[in-house]
Amino acid sequence: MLREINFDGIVGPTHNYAGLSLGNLAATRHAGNTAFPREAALQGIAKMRHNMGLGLAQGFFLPLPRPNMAFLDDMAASGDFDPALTAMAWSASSMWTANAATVSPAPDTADGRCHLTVANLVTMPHRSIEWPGTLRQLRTAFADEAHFAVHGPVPPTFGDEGAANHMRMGASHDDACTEIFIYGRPGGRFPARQHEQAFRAIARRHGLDPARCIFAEQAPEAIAAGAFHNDVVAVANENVLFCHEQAFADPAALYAAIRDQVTGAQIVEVPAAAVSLEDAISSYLFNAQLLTLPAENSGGVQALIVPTESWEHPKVRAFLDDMLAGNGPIRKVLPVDVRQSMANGGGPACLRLRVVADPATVDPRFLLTGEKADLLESVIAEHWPETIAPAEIGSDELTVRVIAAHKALRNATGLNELG
Ligand code: SUG
Repeated sequence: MLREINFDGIVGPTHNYAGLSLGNLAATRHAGNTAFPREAALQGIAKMRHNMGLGLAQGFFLPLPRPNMAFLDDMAASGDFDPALTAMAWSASSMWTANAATVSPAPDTADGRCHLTVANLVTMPHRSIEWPGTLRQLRTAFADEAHFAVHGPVPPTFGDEGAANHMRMGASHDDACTEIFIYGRPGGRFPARQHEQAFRAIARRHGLDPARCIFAEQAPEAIAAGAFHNDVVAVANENVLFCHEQAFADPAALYAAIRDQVTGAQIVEVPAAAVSLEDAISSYLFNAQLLTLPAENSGGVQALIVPTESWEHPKVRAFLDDMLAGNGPIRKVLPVDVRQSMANGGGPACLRLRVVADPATVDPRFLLTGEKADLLESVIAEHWPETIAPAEIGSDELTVRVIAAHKALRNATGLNELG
């Protein structure tokens, strides 16, 4: 049976605040702070447990091996210490698996297989070095070629940041759905990371029906205000789109196209008068997971998993309280604490990649159970550094420690081939 499986990225042992992402205001604001990798990874596991406890299917991806020595070698920088290049080689940014790939589930594609294209992430240097490791992992998790097709990246000129800019709407996950691709136009204050042509190539590769594809531009003012990905201002699930009034360049045209293609579409648009773009971005209200709860659990209603920062923000909370008191399609709001990731601009939705598939067709080593969550927690508690201060990045002592931590996790999960 096809189900939505959320694959969260386990936060790697090198998690730190180097401020590498221009236009990501949380990351630049926290640059230079001491990070807490162990706490960060445990917060991530707790979120996975929380969602699994709602009766949802949960998977995970391993952090990519870091430091990335091959990158430093390629830059001829393994001998001389270059702080900027070293920080790139140490970034734990693969934790944000919403940027791992764009996923078109089987009901949407011409050959009836689930297609995934690994994201090239070319705009940010520290992220552009993720895709080879991510591709390897995707090809391992989704190796069953009867059910999956895993594609390499689109050519690098065309920036692609994966599912963070992609939404899918329809009656239910296992129906043929409309896929919505949101791109940015360059030339603004901050980089537009998603190129329209990258998404058009992906739609063709995945064998999507052009009549069920929508391409729309993200509002330039949203990017300028710090929404470096669409999932900072919008999230969709089944027939519901939850978005900010200023998310899209031409919202009326987009909403009309959605209403035309998606029967029973419900658009919950949050007015700027209730929550300003700045408040939406600082609280990460839209970087929520919008999930359909299992029928046996909560009658199939939709729940919004928000970061605690949203729940504690007075204006956002007032909006959420009003929304819950009304009669809209989102019936529950559940806060989760992912503060360590949030400080680098990664909320609950950044931390997960949605794949609609039969869990029986996925390599079981990537699927979470209660016992495996216990195991992951014990490896993290034993091996993840408690803190990383900026001055420690690149030290010999820490290098030995984090390499051993990655190895312990691969061993524990039986994924040694990903080393
Ligand atoms: O690409 N932060 C990530 C956050 C990604 C969030 N993902 C989604 N919105 N889906 C980024 O900007 C900061 C790392 C640093 O500065 O060290 C960083 O890469």
